[in-house]
Amino acid sequence: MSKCVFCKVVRRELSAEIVEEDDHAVAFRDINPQAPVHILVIPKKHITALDKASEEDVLLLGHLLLMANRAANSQNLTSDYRVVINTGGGAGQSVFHLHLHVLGGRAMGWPPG
Ligand code: DGP
Repeated sequence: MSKCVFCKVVRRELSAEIVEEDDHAVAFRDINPQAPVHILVIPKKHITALDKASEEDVLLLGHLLLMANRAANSQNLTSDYRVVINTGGGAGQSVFHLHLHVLGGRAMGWPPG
């Protein structure tokens, strides 16, 4: 996906502050943080959104959750963090490459806005 900004992060065509990476996923700091810790976890495979993932992605989806936990741990958050996946423009998704927001370092309200 030549124009996708997160694919560009994967290909190192766009700089990002990467905190975790392996063969399948990358975690990097959000450019517009909404909390003291705000990391995005993305698959290297271009999937536009969670509602476009399929059974073939089941291992990858689990992998992303475990990387989210490792990324939180790397920021000294062993608990008290939130993982959010905005799915669709109506839910606040603005970049159409599946990503998990990992937010922490402040009190979290519920329900989210
Ligand atoms: P969402 O609204 O759920 O699609 O979240 C997209 C997030 O991506 C948003 O919090 C800002 C972040 N973002 C957008 N472009 C870039 C970028 O080029 N670099 C980084 N690090 N984050 C980005």
